[in-house]
Amino acid sequence: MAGVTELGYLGLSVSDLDAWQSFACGVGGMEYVDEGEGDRAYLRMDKWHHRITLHADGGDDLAYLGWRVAGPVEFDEIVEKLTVQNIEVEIASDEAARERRVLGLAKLKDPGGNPTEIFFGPQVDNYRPFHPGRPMFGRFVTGAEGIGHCILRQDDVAAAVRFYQLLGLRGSVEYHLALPNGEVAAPYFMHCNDRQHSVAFGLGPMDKRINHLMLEYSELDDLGLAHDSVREREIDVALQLGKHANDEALTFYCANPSGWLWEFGWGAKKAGPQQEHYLRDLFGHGNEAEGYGMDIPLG
Ligand code: MBD
Ligand code: FE
Repeated sequence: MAGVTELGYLGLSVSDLDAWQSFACGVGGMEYVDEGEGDRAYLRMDKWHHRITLHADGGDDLAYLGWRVAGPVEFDEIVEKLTVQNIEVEIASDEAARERRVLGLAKLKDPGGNPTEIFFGPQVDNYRPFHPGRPMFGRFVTGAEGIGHCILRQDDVAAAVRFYQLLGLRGSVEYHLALPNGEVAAPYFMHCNDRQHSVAFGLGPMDKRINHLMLEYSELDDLGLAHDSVREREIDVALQLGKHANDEALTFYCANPSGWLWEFGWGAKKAGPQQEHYLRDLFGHGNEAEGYGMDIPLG
């Protein structure tokens, strides 16, 4: 049965495009594309037309997530599967699909209320080499693994699990984290390709729809450049450099110009065939700047 193949793109609602250009390109290494539309700009990470659309409407939160399916047959199948489950799915107009630079588009909401899109046929500008916004030693790990992963707000974790299973993702709780108040946090991680997780949730209440977006570099030295640049600019770091237990990625988390987190990473292992769970990370990930929803004891 058809399932999604990757977390393909994100739309972000932002208030300060200039600050976002400086952060995403100057710190992160993304390519900034302004097509003169006035209310938006694009971030490129590979040969796709874009992986992120920045909508300058002041929301400073996730606007939508785009999950890719292989083609038109799989698109019809998944829309049918969702509809049978009484999930409201709107097939977008050709114009709306063109706006996203895809061939086919459907819009719905996940159980947390996060605007969700299913698409196929992204515009890939393979005539135009990716041109990083700052020198890069390597590239972003995308391809079949998609853009990266994110942690989303879900008030009903069981409902979220059922929804993402319907989309074709698999996973489970992967940590039991003892909180200072005596409770145990049990975050849930799900995957749909080799990326160890494409979406996660269940870390407690959140102010915004999204806690973080994780992006992965192919070269360790690019993570080092991003880290130097974040420290140089005195950007808030919520979790210091450390290595996760589940995907074994070396990562750190810093604030983006909309006040939520980007997790820059390197060296993630691929999703395995069987689930495991952990009590803590391998090393590091010490808590630093508070108030970003990552004040959890991972290290
Ligand atoms: C992750 O990417 C993450 O964000 C957390 C909180 C735990 C394990 C892997
Ligand atoms: Fe993460």
